[in-house]
Amino acid sequence: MEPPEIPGRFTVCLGHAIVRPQLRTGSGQKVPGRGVRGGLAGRVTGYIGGMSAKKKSAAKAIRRGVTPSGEVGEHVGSGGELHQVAGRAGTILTTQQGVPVADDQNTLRVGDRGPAVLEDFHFREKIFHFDHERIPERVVHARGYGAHGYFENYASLADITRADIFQRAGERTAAFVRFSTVAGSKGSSDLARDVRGFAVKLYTKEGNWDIVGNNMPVFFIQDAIKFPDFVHSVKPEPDRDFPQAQSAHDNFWDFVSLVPESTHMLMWVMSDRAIPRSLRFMEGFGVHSFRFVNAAGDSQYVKFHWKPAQGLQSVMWDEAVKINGADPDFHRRDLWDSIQAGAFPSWELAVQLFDDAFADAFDFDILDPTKIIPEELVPVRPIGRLVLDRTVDNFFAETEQVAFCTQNIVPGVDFTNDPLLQGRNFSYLDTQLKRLGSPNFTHLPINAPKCPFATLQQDGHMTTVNPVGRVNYEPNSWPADQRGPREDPARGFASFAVAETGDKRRVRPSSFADHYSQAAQFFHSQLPVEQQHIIDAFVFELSKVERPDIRERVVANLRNVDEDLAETIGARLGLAAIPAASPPAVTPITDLAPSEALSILANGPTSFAGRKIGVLVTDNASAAAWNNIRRTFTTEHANIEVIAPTITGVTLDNGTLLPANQMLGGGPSVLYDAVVILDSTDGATLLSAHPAAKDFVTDAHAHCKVIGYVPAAQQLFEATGLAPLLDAGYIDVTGRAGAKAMLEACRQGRYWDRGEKP
Ligand code: HDE
Repeated sequence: MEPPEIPGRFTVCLGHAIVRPQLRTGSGQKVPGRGVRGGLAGRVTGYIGGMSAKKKSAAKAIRRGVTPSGEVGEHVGSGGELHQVAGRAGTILTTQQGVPVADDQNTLRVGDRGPAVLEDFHFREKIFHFDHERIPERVVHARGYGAHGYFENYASLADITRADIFQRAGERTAAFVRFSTVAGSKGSSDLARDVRGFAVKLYTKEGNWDIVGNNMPVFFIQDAIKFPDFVHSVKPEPDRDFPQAQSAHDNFWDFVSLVPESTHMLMWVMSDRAIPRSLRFMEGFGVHSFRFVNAAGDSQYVKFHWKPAQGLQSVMWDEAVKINGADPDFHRRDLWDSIQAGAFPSWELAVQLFDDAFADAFDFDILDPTKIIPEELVPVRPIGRLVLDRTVDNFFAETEQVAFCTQNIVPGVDFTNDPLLQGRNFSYLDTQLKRLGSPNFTHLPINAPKCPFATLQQDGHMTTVNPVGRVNYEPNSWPADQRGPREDPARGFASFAVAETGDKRRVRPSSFADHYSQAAQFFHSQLPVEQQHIIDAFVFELSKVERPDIRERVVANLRNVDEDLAETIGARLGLAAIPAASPPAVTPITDLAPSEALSILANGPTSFAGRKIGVLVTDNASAAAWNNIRRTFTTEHANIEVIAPTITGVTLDNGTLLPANQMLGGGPSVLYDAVVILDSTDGATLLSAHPAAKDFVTDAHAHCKVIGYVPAAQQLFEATGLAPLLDAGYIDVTGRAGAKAMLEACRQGRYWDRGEKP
């Protein structure tokens, strides 16, 4: 395509002429001493004179918008502004109507310094569209990050469900996943202590199926009617609009202390599950009991689990706080980077299947979303895997506009009467209308099914389909090729026939009344270090609560979970006396068997693949040691980042340049799973006087990380007071054996034996 003519008069300055516009007032008076920053474009004419013939011809070509080679050209306008021009091969900027744009740097004005004119359709369209770029953020789960992938079915489940996606072994179904935090706004930090949303859209051949789950298998409340109250309590307080993305404030703890059904979920949220190391290292849960229904109409209950192939891993609270400062996008960056690098995260979809007989015999109500079914009681059966292998092309079009709805289910899957699920089925469709502005949000590519579909719904804001023909209703008597779609009793969705009886009234079932037993089971299933973190989290959060009576009420509730837990928290809060236990609605069961599946550390990664090691280097560091570390950790499929005094990098002792990924101070050790101090003797002097280097190593020590080092690092250890504290988590990586030993230690995760205080 020919480049558009560039109309109008403009001048060219090939980079060496400084044109200082003479500014004038509106009435044409010269403005003494004001430069370009005065904001008025000057009356300036060109500067081409004085150039060589060659430069002049180049300038002419560029004036046409084309470099001599026909590529994108550039010129500077009379106000000194840069114009980049499409040229013969480049894409031409147009308006939304497709009209080529000649000048995107200047509005249309009467006279160079005159008023703007209303007929400037390009300016008006551009600003109009910009003014409307934002749509309402999600009222909860506003901050999220999505990726594409596929679900691969392991074997036919035809005997259990007629869901098409599960009929054929090895079949792949396109998927989109959006992970999120719940409480924070769209711009909040990734490492907030919070539940993570784990919403999966499966584009099956019989319609879209959304499993809109979380990374925790229970929830705060039992009835959807309490959701607005719960969310109001955790969001910033309405008069002051803070704190952002935090539950550590009076309103949240006031609400949950008065709603003891939240206790089980509180244990999860105070655990390290609420501060995952990465979205790749967390489980997902459908939370509610659902139904599978097979072709014969037989049904079983099902609970959905997503088990990460990467294993489970979390950070420590002090790390989370520091990561939020160092890299508020830590989780989204990690997902983006790993998919871009071809290290595709995957999860197994696993199901717990059970029938009415189990449901009747179980200690708790399977409709109660504050309860789990321990994996020891009903085994978790893997039925397929989800692989995320493609980042989005555009965050807004896909991640922001994706609309999950719990009511999006497919034949072969059905709801239960879980009162939270029933309420959610109303809420999600409703919220999409507010957020996306039209009932036609289903037309958006990210939301549209990938299977054939045909409805008789029509019109509305932003209709993007253009239906032909005159039939928009049924039944009708038009000929077969015009009559449109019809229902299909055999293939269509049919609800599982459940007989329902009872009086219509507002009542909470008494089978939901046990609020403490499973909270205790969760606490007792944790390893000591995990229990310690739960205690620390309660103490931290409650220390931010201003009203003593709220703190005391929480401790009173916790006495029903575990006396030692309540006493320790009470003592660390400085309570004069431990309050009496709050009266439970029913006597808690105290002998529920601990479940190993509930511990993060018992289910950690078995390799260091996909995790990150940070190597702090200085000039003259050992090239041999560096190469050992690089080789060893690359073979493990770990990510290696180099942190150096300057971002350019360092020159190693063999003269090679090692480029840096981070400048010292820009890459604190909280961003890494393990670190290495690889300095030279000169470098040791520099590091031991450098505050960021000292923080790097003292934080790594405090966070129980494996620390590789070379002998020169001793100086830094001495400068930080760590020298007498070196333990088995410190590994000399001077030789190849050292690098291997370090990898072995890294595979075990953190060096917990160190204890958490330096
Ligand atoms: Fe949600 N929830 N929720 N929720 N939820 C929303 O829908 C709601 C609940 C979950 O990445 C909203 O599109 C009610 C449990 C995820 O786009 C809204 C109740 C679980 C996401 C809504 C719950 C979830 C949402 C806000 C109590 C785990 C993010 C924006 C009855 C099983 C989806 C939106 C995404 C989002 C309502 C409780 C998971 C307002 C009324 C329990 C992962 O419709």
